[in-house]
Amino acid sequence: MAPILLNCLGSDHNEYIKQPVQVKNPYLDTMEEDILYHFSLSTKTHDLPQMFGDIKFVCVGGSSNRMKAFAQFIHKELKLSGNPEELRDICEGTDRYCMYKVGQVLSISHGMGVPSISIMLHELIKLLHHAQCRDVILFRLGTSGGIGLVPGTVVITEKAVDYSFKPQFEQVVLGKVITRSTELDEGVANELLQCSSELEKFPTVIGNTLCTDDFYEGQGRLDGALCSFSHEDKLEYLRKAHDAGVRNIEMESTVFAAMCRICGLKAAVICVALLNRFDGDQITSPHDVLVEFQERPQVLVSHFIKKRLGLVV
Ligand code: R2B
Ligand code: URA
Repeated sequence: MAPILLNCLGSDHNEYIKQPVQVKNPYLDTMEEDILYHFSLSTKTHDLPQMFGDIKFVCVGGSSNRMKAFAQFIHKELKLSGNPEELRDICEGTDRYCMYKVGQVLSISHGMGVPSISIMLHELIKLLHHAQCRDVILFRLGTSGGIGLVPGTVVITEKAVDYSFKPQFEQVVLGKVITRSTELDEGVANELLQCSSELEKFPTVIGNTLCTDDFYEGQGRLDGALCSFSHEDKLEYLRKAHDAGVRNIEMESTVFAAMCRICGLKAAVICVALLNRFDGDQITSPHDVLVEFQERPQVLVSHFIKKRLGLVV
């Protein structure tokens, strides 16, 4: 038997799959203290293993209100003790992100766009590493624009792709471009699709997700303050995206997928499509419809978590 396999096997079968969170930075070991500035947490002033060591599921999403609502929702779903209305924001010392811990679930906001989620992910991955968490799955629960989908359809991302529909994320480091792969966990995606068919509550598909650096021109919208292309150009780009398997557009999936992958974290992206971009650019659905749409990824991930915890069969 190969030595690597022997190293993985323990007396407990679960030992076999226990995956630590890996940071890929040798300098971290040399630091006496690590200040997670945007979370208002530090390795010196907080006992991170005691506070977070049991975390198994991390759910992230753009809006702080939505991630608070998710924390309260999952609290009820998991039938935990205490009042969900009284959950404390662990990051209350900063207004950059919010963070709620509900049993083994962490719910965090990440703001809009790659730079905002990227800062959050650096500190989250270090947090999980310092806390010695194992076997953690990360989910991004979000909104998106659908391509050829009925509004309200939930898209589970197969591959997060860039503007040229390639599954990669380009990061400028010291003036040079580093390209990182954006593959997500196929098993988790399929398990989520299975959860959706069990729930029978809303349409769900697996497809590629286009990640852009802008909501307006960057997503081919004709309704921004600037527009440098025609209606026909827009439709041609959306058609090309559709031909490349893209089913929705949002603004964080590539860096999310790339960073999780490098650090040995299983990850999935689940976004509801608020509109069909072939039909228009403005989000015209009434507020109550949009609120219900945004609950769909939460309902799906909650079912997944409950199944994993053995709370539903
Ligand atoms: C989806 O929705 C936001 C823009 O409205 C952005 O954060 C995203 O990815
Ligand atoms: N979020 C996006 O990034 N694009 C949309 O069209 C809708 C939500």
